Amino acid sequence: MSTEQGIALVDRDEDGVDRAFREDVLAGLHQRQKAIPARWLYDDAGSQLFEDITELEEYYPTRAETEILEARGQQFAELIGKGRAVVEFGSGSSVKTPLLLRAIEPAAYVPLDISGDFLRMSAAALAEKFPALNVYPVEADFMRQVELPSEVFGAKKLGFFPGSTIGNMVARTAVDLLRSMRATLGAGRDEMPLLLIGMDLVKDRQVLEAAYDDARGVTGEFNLNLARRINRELGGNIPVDALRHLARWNDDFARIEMHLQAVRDIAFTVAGESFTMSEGETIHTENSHKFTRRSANMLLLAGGWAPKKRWTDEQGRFSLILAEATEKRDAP
Ligand code: AVJ
Repeated sequence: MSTEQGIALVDRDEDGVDRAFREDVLAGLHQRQKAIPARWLYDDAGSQLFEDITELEEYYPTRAETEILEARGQQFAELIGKGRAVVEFGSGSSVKTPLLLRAIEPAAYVPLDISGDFLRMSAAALAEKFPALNVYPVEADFMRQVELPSEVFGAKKLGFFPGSTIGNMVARTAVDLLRSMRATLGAGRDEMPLLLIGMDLVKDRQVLEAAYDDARGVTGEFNLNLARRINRELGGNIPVDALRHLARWNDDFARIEMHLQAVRDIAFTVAGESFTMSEGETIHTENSHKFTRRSANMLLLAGGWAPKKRWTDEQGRFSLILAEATEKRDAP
């Protein structure tokens, strides 16, 4: 097992501050509706808190998707076949990825992740579980086209994007990503790549809001950790005790929104810049879009992927879709 790229992708200033983080936070806090991109929720503490979330009673997506992966291995084997190169967008989970790999016996596994540390850890764990499997981790931002290792140039590809992470993006960004995936996996050759993607489904508002506002307050801690991270890494003095976690269903956009809401008027500084929030005002910190069968298909098609097969868990809460890259031009 070797790492394809050794360069750190995080650009830090002379004080060790992540420039992109500072830029996103300052720009986001200056907006009328304050908003910070959800990717910044995932520092070490945030990633650990998300792991805790996946074990909560109320948070069904991880269990529902795992149930599908456990139940459908036979069909994956038939539809996907052996000997593919599996390209996972994200570092891979210790539970979901082995279920897929065991079912389809790929020739190679290529995890792509922007965080080299997570990438190396999970790649090493997988290589240990599957000693015969070629693992080629690539440290890269998969929102753009990624050059795959030469060892998998000739192989048929399967993209794997579980977790309904696509749901974190607004439609425009999601379509950009789907098209990048298509380019990364090499559509346009005689062999069209496949994509296995998890997409969470629209359901009762109560169930959704509980999944993102659990009784133990773990999701609240996950959300508030962003304010703590800003204070820690950007020299901020946000009064975290004056913020509360808010998770609400936006029915027009079919998404759960997470916000940090001020419970009183506050003023604070971040990286030397001053901000105020009035009581009730929020910082929008995450979207988690939910799909119907049709809206999922529409999004995939817009991104250049034709849905071939769809599975849900027994309770119909979550979907896993197998899609094939479409030709550049589809006859009507
Ligand atoms: C990791 C993006 C799939 O949207 O359900 C969980 C993140 N946020 N609880 C999701 C999350 C709050 C999660 N994803």
